[in-house]
Amino acid sequence: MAIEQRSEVGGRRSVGHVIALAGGVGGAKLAHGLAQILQPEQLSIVVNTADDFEHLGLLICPDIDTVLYNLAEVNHLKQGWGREDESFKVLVETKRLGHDAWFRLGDRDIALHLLRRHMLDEGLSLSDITSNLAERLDITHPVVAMSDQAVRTIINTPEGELSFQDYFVHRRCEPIMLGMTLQGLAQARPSAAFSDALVEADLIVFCPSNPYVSIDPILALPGVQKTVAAKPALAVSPIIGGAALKGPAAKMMAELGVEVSALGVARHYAGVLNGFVIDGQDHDLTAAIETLGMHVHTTDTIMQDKAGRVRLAGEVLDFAKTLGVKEPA
Ligand code: FO1
Repeated sequence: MAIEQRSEVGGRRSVGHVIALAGGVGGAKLAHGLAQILQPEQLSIVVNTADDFEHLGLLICPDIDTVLYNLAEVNHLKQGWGREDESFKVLVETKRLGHDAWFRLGDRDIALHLLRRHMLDEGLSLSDITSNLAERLDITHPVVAMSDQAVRTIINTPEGELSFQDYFVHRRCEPIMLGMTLQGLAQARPSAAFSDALVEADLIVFCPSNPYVSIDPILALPGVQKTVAAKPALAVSPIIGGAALKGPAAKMMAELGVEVSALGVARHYAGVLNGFVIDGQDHDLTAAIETLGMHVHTTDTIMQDKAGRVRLAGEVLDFAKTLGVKEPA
């Protein structure tokens, strides 16, 4: 399916239907940038839900909420996750009442979790709830939960298995990562909205998210990786100059024995992608990445502010148009 020039949007030619796969802070930033250029009917943001967990009777969906808050521009700019203008009165009170609150939930954030809990109790699916919450936050672009079934990342460490938030927040990613498993995957399938978007997608963009705990859970859902591999697909490297801007991706790669570089990330996606965007600092890796069958685009991949997010998103879309279109599936 050719990538057509459908319309002039903001002076930049847009591409057909784009799916952005996102998780974590880096993912939300690029998704926000893409949403400034593409119309709602041209972009679906599919979000990892394997970081989700039950906490104090609430279902916490960190990656979904980070995308929602960034698209609604109410996110805590410095932290990346959580809300701006936040207070923690409930958190302080739960601590005073004797609950070890290692997971910091702000008061305004709790309001969203209470609504999600209420809608879950009403029997709505996670993807319907996510669409509903997006609408309440005046977000027009589709924010899609990857699955309506519970998939949970379990990190295997020398101390045994840790749930993702226990590893990531409680233990601050200190335990050695020996591997990971996706609990619930056998019973999970892509959400209906994800499946529909996949059928009509002209381009899939892997946002600069953690390959293991943000992108892999999405690709692991039945049929997803095969469909993505048959379409024009590119990733923006989450590793720049051998380090991650945020989060444990570099530490995980080192502990898994993978070269901690943009090339290491490209190898992880070999056979799935035909495009790879790297930072100028990693320009010397271009030839090695091209041997993996990927076209390479080098640019400044650090998104310092909203303008930086839009700039990178625009470059990603321009680069996408140079990608050879694979034979129709
Ligand atoms: N990350 C932390 O490092 N500490 C926290 O206390 C914390 C609370 C939190 C609450 C809601 C939410 O949506 C995200 C939160 N995060 C926190 C970030 C979260 O653990 C990560 O963003 C993802 O799970 C990894 O992408």
